[in-house]
Amino acid sequence: MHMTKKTVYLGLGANLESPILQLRAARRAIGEIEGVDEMAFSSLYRSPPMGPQNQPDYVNAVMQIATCLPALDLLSTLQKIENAQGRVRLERWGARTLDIDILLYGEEDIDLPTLTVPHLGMTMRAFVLYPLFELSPELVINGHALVDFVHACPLNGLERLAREF
Ligand code: A4P
Ligand code: MG
Repeated sequence: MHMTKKTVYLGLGANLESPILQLRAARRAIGEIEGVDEMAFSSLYRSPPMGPQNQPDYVNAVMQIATCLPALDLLSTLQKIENAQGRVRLERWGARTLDIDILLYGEEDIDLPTLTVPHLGMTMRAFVLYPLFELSPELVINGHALVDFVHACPLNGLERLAREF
């Protein structure tokens, strides 16, 4: 049977319980999903919290995968990984052991109650744009070049960490 593989970009973020270890474990778990192949993984970036300030700094990264999974199947599998790594949902934009967002799913626009792609807000978040640009500087999002979003987005305290993966 013919299976079309999509190129998908995932945004990973953590700010509790050893964030770097959380991202490393998430990378391994995502790579082990049936029907998912890792293509690339960005540097790690540290940034102050967006949203409530009474929480630790975040560590973020972007992972590029190729997958034959439908978007909603991928989402529910990623949520199981979040939950397995101790994610508790208390307040919006609150601290978390692991957050995995589907940033881009091929070239598709998805507008479902549980899934919006391209991910809302990604074009204004330094902690998404800079690691994404590191992997695929030629990308176009919502009809605009990624490089233009990057140039328009202040770093807001984002810093790239020395290679630790
Ligand atoms: N959902 C809709 N679209 C998507 C998508 N493209 N990918 C739905 C993943 N999920 C998507 O998400 C709530 C619901 O969004 C899901 O059930 C899914 O059906 P959630 O992860 O449970 O809640 P959340 O993450 O607290 O809310 P939200 O609005 O997604 O927050 P964000 O945008 O993820 O922001 N500061 C720094 N420096 N770095 C960060 O990574 N992250 C956040 C969370 C806040 N501040 C941050 C960072
Ligand atoms: Mg989220």
